[in-house]
Amino acid sequence: MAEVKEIKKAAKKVKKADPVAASIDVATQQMIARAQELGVETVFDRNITLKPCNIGNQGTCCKNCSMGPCRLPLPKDYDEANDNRKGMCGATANTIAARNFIRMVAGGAAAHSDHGRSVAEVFMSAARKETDVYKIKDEAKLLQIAPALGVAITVEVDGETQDRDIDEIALEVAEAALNEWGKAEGEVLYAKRAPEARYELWKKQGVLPRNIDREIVEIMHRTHIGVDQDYRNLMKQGVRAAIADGWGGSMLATDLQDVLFGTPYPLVSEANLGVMKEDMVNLVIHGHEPVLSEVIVEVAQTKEMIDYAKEKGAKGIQLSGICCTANEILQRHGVPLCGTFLQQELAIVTGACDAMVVDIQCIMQNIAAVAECFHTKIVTTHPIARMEQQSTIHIEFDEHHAVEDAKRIVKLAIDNFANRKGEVMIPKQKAPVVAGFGVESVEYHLGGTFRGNYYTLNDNIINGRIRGIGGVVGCNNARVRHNEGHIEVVKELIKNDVIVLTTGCNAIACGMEGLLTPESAKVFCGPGLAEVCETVGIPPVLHLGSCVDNSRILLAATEVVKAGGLGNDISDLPAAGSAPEWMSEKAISIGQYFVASGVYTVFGAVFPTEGAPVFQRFLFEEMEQMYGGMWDFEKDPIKHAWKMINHIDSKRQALGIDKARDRVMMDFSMRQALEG
Ligand code: NFS
Repeated sequence: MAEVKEIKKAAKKVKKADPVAASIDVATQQMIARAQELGVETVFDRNITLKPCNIGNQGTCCKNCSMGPCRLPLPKDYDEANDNRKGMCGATANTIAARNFIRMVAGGAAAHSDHGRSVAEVFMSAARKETDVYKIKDEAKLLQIAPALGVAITVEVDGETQDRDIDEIALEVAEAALNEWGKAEGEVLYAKRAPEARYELWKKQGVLPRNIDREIVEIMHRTHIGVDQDYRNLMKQGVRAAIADGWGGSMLATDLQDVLFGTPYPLVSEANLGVMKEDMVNLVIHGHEPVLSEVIVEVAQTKEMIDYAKEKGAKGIQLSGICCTANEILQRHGVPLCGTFLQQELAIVTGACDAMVVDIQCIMQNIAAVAECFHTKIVTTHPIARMEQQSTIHIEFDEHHAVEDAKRIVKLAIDNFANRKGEVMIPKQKAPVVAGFGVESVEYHLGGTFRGNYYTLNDNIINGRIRGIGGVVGCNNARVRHNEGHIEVVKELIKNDVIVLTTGCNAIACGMEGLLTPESAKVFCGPGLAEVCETVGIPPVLHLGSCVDNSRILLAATEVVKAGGLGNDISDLPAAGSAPEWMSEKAISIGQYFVASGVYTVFGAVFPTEGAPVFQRFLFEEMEQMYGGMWDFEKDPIKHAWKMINHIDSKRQALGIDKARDRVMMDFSMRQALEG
């Protein structure tokens, strides 16, 4: 491998990415350099050659009809009182930016919720016993969610309360769940799982979702030319659809996945490209729905497949994951994380990826082009997500013949092991992780049976050892340095005693940096948080799963409210949300349901409404009066973290618990002074 320095020089000449400027992660830097050495183009190089459209970035380009696109950039001498910018139909910059923004919510909510629907359909097959592969694995979780879907778990017989038959409950839960996408009347049932004050606020604001699909469809209707032309009213629908995602589609996805595949409990694994093994068949699983990956994990561990791999000259089968599927199979099976969204091409550049199997979402089409430079087979599996490249193989996955499909995919990877060409180069970097936290396990680790389940966590927040809670989530974005925002924000938070709940690519980034281990508490945390983590034996950054599992953060926050002492609503909590490197529409939907749930939420990278300052002010200021949560934007990771910490401190002050923290800190400095 050529020296990184030489490659950097060469990169400058031919307009390629500088690997060190592109990522903070050494393994990623090495593989970007390796790709360049081999003449393989990646997203990092396209970041140099392909510039984003400035007007699109500002959110003020409208292409919702063929009289446009109407482009309304923010003028240099912008004067709010005399802003006469208009599209052909007269749509103002605010209308255009709001339309574009809520269309992003629609895209994100649709992606999460359609994923949830697929899971619900598989759940229905399992409940009807149409398949042997999928079964109800976690009955306790089923019994826990049934009442929230209006399904009784007991029955009165002759004046006696008896448990209902579990199969009957499963069937009714499946029906009730599927109904949530398209019922004719009523409201999304899980909205009632929010704290009562929040539910009442949504009712007052008129944003209780009716059913999941309807709210998404209505966004498309309202943003059609000549319909809704009031940014406040457009956002009302944006909020309603986002709630239908967070407290509907995503929450159902998480719950039904837990019932089918098991609720995660903490386990140990590893993260980064270094988990791939040269002498084994590397099958990389990429995408989002665990419906397929669960079966692949099971099949790949069978003696039949391992023997077959050995027959073909490999020592065994190494599974690993990319993107949110990685988080799903990590949290339930300990399958190691291969990398984040931005590392998908690089896993192939190792030359050791025998097959990459993908389902839906966050899959770059360029993996097919990269794979063509190596021996790697790209296997698409979902009817809604195929690739035009003839080099890709489509094996359509169906729950009714899941094992056969999984076997075909695993065998295909094994058969391809012998076809590796050229030198294999797997970076050494990998870090140990503890993952698989959830509402239940946080309760177990931090809770007590005394005075409410989340009492110990609340107690530690009230006494100031834990300053507050940060939910740090979301994508990577090649327009900013890979993982830098994620890691700096999280490190700054835990250094200042803010415990972090993480999902998605942020969780993978934290894993790669060693922040998901209990040992990291001593190294990176402020004294209060370090003490709690060391006493309880948990990492300061808790891995709560994939992006649909952001619903776990909503429910954990609700449990904190219920445990008492920290106000009546999520908006009272010393808590804040963040997506430092977001890029997908899903991230906007997530951000919007965090805000609608009362969380102050800061985004990094870019913000897609900068061309419409009045509308942006609505998001960044006025929304707080309506929902107790609001959006904010900060590129600089340290300032980004401090916006969150300052918000947390203001909530502590409002709760009257700011003094407690002063005392804890004084004790510590006094101790230090004594020791000194
Ligand atoms: Ni969520 Fe972004 Fe994709 Fe997962 Fe990663 S990019 S919004 S974090 S993998 S969904």
